Amino acid sequence: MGPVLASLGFGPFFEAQLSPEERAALLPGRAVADRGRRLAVRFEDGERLVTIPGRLRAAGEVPVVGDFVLAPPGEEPPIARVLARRSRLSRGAAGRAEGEQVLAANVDLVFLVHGLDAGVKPRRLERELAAVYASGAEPVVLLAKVDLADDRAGALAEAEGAARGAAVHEVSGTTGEGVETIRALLAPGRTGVFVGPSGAGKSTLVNALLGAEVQPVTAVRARDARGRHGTTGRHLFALPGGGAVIDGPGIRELKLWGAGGIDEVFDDVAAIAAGCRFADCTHEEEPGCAVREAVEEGRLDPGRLESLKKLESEARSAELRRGGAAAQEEKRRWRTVSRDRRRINRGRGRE
Ligand SMILES: Nc1nc2c(ncn2[C@@H]2O[C@H](COP(=O)(O)OP(=O)(O)OP(=O)(O)O)[C@@H](O)[C@H]2O)c(=O)[nH]1
Ligand SMILES: [Mg+2]
Ligand SMILES: [Zn+2]
Repeated sequence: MGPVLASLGFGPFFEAQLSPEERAALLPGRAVADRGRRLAVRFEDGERLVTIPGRLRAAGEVPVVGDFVLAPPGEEPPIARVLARRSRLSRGAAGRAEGEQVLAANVDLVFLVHGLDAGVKPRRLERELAAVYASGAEPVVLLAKVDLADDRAGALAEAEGAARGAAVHEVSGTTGEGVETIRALLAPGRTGVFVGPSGAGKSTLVNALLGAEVQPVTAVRARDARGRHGTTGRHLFALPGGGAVIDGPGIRELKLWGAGGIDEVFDDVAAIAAGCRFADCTHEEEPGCAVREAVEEGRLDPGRLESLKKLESEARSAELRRGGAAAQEEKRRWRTVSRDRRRINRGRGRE
């Protein structure tokens, strides 16, 4: 294992997945940028483009930025295998498409960026936290553009109220405030990904970490009328002192892909709900509801309860779709198995 990949997080978890044959014939590398049908991969000796074979696409094993992959040496080789992920940040596919969209793989930290020119959005934060807790990574809330805040203390209090124990830092890519705090979290071998709406200041933070204007930064005002992003594709950058960050396009809303994570974000509500008369209380009409009582007495923010209900119902329908996706996958797998079996039987018949 070389120093470059080690600093990019290629450790024993991935190393152990390689068979002796793979070790002899293939090179490990980390996907750093999506190039359509190809992928830019950082190998120990440098960055190269690789192709994504149709076989992997058909099997639903499409690599994303942050994945560790194996490929033979040479010019634009096809990826042989995508290694099992340590974590993955997913959302329900955007727009009309259905299914899971993996935003980034093998990340340790997800930086939830809220630009203080727009203010903290507690409901957005709760949704984002649920997605991060489901990912296997750790959330860190960044209140960016602090130099533009009207009420810093108020914003911090509001964010901490919704963050439920997740770290909250005030930062600015422009003034440099808090950048060293972020850097300290990204020791060699660790990877962070920036998530947040367009214009929140993600790329400006990435540039501050890199100490160079690597990512183009667009003034929010100057963006075209459709309110499009500054950053388009996702990209993983190696930091000068080790560690890595992934920058990507702004995300308007992180649609949940499953219920995992919600309980951790709303542990305060769960603690209150333990006092409801009925164990399966929905906190709507039931008598003896401790949660409604807490709202009436001002101990629980009604917005927070609304948010919990909304996310739960969204997660339920995602789980249903996911069930559908799993069933489809099962069907597809069986078709392949029976085709292989037919082939084997035909082979036998000829003997
Ligand atoms: N005053 C101030 N402006 C900032 C700060 N960070 C970013 N900006 C400005 O905000 C605008 C958007 O910043 P970007 O870094 O491009 O935002 P982004 O989150 O990467 O946006 P997308 O790529 O569209 O998702 C730019 O004009 C930046 O110069 C900050 O800390 N303070
Ligand atoms: Mg950007
Ligand atoms: Zn209740």
